[in-house]
Amino acid sequence: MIETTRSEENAILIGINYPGQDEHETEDFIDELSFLTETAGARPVKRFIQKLRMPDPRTFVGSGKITEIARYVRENDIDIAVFDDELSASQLRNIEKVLGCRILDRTNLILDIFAGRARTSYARTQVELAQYQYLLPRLTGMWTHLERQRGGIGLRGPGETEIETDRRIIREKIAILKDQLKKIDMQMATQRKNRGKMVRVALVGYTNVGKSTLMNLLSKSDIFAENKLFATLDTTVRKVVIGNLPFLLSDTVGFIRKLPVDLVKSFKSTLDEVRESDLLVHVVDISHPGFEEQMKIVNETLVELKSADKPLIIVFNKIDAFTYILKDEDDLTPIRKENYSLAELEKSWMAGNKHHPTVFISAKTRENVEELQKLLYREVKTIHVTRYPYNDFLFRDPPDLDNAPATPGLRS
Ligand SMILES: Nc1nc2c(ncn2[C@@H]2O[C@H](COP(=O)(O)OP(=O)(O)OP(=O)(O)O)[C@@H](O)[C@H]2O)c(=O)[nH]1
Ligand SMILES: [Mg+2]
Repeated sequence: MIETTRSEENAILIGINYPGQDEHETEDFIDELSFLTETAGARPVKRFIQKLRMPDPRTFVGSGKITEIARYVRENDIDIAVFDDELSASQLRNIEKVLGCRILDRTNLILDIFAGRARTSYARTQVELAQYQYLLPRLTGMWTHLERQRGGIGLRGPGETEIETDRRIIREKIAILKDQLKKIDMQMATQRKNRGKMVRVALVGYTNVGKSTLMNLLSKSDIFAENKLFATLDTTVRKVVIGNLPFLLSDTVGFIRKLPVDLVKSFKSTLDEVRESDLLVHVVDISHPGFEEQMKIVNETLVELKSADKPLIIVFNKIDAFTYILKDEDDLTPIRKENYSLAELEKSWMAGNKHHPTVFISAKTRENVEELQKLLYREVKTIHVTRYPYNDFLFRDPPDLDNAPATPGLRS
């Protein structure tokens, strides 16, 4: 495949530090926005953060700040301004007028990445639907974009009638796409039913934590894994056999803070895989400074998907990349999160969390992967046994897994 290379565009990042949010946290959020921007193919060159109680309804940040940003844009050859929250149509319009460069909000940025990543026609349809739904209420602010698509010169907006026509076209498009998705959803549901009664395990987690890498490792398959956000958009399901116990493992789209609602909705079938699974494996990147916040987002998303009460294994991945700052003995400032060693983190986690089996692994160096396999074996077997109390021929304990505790009711 030939990819056209375009020279990288310069981007600035704009976010708000809300009350009750410490500055480290806001920095982490902007770091993520920066990573998203890079993933989309632009070069983040500067960030602007303003302390505000809530976004300014006119220009997101205050008028003084937006003037300061406008000066920077003029003087530094900036192509794109990226905002960390979703902007309304009028905010988009106002800001575009002041800054005179392209404006992207977080939602639009994520949609753009998704559009670039969608490989199957199913994923493409999902993303296209979400894009049109995003576009519809913002049409007046986005005329330049549409003009360009139609091949117009793009420096003047269409008249109101044209916007009305655009609206009608987009509404029709949305209806058609929804229809297509409904059909695909039905096909996928049938496919899932036809997979039989095997125990279904789903990998879930924040984006870029190593789900696909782990899937590859456990199923010896070859799924696209990359150090970019949202490398995976389509769900992949593989049959995995541990010992002599087969089960289905699925790898799916990663979660992220403020995932656009329409996008979540249009990914219904993809997320049904999570909803209908018997066991979840929550993969966490423990080398990421914001891993606790990421876990929170994943847990909230699971609640939204009504999947929070499923059996769950927690896998802290990337222990090879874990770093911490050792404090000097005479440093009397309070110990912060980043001063904990891996062993200390592990100990305090294990002490505080008794409900979910947990392992600390590296999918890269394969450290403790065998331990994860044993844990998976044990949990899958527990589910299998409750489902088929009279059927044990599949999984007499293989010799290498005899550490897995015997399950009551299992004859061997
Ligand atoms: N250092 C280190 N890197 C890892 C480990 N596991 C995965 N990675 C890297 O982390 C990056 C993301 O891995 P993926 O497997 O694509 O992550 P994912 O969770 O599937 O990401 P999305 O599909 O984007 O949501 C890749 O560059 C991997 O090589 C690990 O144990 N240690
Ligand atoms: Mg992936």
